[in-house]
Amino acid sequence: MSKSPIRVAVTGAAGQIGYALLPRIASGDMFGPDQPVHLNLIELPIDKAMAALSGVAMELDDCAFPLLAGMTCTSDLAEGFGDVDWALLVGSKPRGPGMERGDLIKENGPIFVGQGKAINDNASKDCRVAVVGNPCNTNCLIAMHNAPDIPNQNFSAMTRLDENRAMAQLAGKAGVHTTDISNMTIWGNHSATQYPDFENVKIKGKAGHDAISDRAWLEGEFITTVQKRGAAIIAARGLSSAASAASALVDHVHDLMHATKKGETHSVAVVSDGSYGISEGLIASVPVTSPGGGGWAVHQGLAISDFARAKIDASVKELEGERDVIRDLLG
Ligand code: NAX
Repeated sequence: MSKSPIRVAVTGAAGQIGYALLPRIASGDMFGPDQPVHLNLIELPIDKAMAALSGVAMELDDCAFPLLAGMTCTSDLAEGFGDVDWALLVGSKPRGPGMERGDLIKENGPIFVGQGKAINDNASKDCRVAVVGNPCNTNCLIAMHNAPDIPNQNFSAMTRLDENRAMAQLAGKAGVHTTDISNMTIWGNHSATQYPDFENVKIKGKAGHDAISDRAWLEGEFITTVQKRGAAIIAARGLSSAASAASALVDHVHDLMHATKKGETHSVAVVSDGSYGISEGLIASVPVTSPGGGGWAVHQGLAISDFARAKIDASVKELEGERDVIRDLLG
């Protein structure tokens, strides 16, 4: 007998990432080739957004995906998050001209108060929540605090795009394929302070700084290229990354739903328990393993050099600053 459908809510479903993401979910890439899905597609209650969403839904119909059990298009949060098993929070306002990061945080924060409360009141009590809309770590923190009946461990923010970007850079430099690289940890915030850890990454089984002898490149160009990749894509394409962001979200959820390969880790921003000296309660990116089913544990015991410590501390400090800006939204 076929499995019963997983219900998945996606906010910002008519946006760029939504457009690249939804076919990947409906084709089975996220939850597996035998897992039907019902999509709850959530957009802003404005005509233009809802019209665009209806077009996206028509296209999904026209793909005739065998695993797509049904779709609900709505701007009503209670309906959109009703009984969902996963909530993928993609929609948020983009940063406008001249807007500082602090302004963006204040602007987008209230969205995640409302969505957190709606998830709390309407979703499955074991609903998992993945936040992509920026600033994703702090938005995730806000949603988590506003959904007190859902376990904190069910919330995560996406740094998988940064992990994948870092692997692509290392593969190019080392002349290997990304499949030869594992355990690429992104530490801290999904922002320009994030630290891609080249000392604990494995390239063909060797530590990154042994496989790539150009230490100056690792400490300089590698880190800044990963940190600023989003801006480079905007400069080249005139639009922010969408296909790669959607693909990273597929990887993020897939690798929480399926057990991590022995000895490997992935980067996920989760609520800190104080591990690795990261202030408790922040949503910070760390190396995790998953037993499958959406759970995770922080991978312990990585060696942190003085160089890495300073980078991680700077990113954590930025997250603490973001938390200070939205403290009144934490309930
Ligand atoms: P778009 O502007 O193309 O789409 C966003 C969509 O969200 C729009 O259709 C809009 O109507 C909708 N929306 C806005 N507020 C909403 C709300 N309160 N409820 C429901 N829908 C709402 O942006 P897109 O390129 O899809 O990017 C979406 C978000 O992802 C942005 O915040 C962006 O900064 C963020 N990103 C995060 C990344 C990450 O790695 N964590 C990387 C890619 C991306 O930059």
